[in-house]
Amino acid sequence: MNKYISLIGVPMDLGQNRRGVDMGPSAIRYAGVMDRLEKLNYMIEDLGDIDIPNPGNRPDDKGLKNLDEVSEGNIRLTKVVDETAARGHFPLVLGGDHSIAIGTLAGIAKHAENLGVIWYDAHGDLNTGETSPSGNIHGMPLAVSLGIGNEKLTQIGKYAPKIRPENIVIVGARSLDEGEKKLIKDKGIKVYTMHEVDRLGMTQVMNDTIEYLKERTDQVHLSLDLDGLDPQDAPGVGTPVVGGLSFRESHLAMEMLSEANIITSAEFVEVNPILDEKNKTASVAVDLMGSLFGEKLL
Ligand code: 4U7
Ligand code: MN
Ligand code: MN
Ligand code: MN
Repeated sequence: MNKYISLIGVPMDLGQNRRGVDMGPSAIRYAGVMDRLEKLNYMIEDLGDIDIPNPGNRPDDKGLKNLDEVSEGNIRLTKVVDETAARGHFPLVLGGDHSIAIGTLAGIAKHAENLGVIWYDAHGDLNTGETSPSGNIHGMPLAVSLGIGNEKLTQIGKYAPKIRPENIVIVGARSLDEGEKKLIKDKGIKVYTMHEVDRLGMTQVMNDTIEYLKERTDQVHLSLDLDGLDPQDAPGVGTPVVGGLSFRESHLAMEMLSEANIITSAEFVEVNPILDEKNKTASVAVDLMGSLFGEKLL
């Protein structure tokens, strides 16, 4: 694993409706991310927070809420992630709502020949302005990264697409909209829904995921939405869905990724301290980062 980690906070809350997720980066820092990773002998720098524009008060742009502001925030994030990767550091991005994956992927993808993505999430985040039931951009970043959606988002970084559909693995899905299901089928995106996790167990799901990505990609980005976990273990999220991955399954998944040594960038998103119970969700995020970066129980 890369010994140099750069933390990048993204206090973005314009990709969805509930206030508070902009405080996610602070909550994760407060839960001790720096100490935790320093103990594992990483050289870690905190680049602070990306400046996110204030919401405009124009009517929605073609059904996409806060389109210009989400776009501008992601352009700024792209630049910082790009510079971080160019310096040979591991970008560890702290959200903020999941719309920030647009900028993270725009910044990182050009540093790989063939980037893989693990999308750990209750949702597919494969909507467009046409298929979205909400108009919230945090439900669209994976589609955008495939080059599908509004140009103010897909053209960030001045290239598209950022990733190939066959290089994506979604883990933990249990709330997919009709348009998303169609896109998954049309594009052949690999998905382990909760059904497969229950049938196969997390060990096989992660073994298969790792093998699949090793075969076809040269770098792998982990995009971990805390709502992939069950709301009992991660209550501080804006769009909770019952029947999710447990803390233990998630912990195991991170340990297996650490052993496989395939992850080259990561983001932990959707932590909302206002909806949380005593910073539990931010603490879970930091626990999972500990495992991802090689912490052992014994
Ligand atoms: B998250 C939703 F309709 N699919 O598009 C939508 F169910 O980043 C939810 O995964 C999106 O938290 C959730 O609004 C986005 C909805
Ligand atoms: Mn989600
Ligand atoms: Mn998400
Ligand atoms: Mn959410």
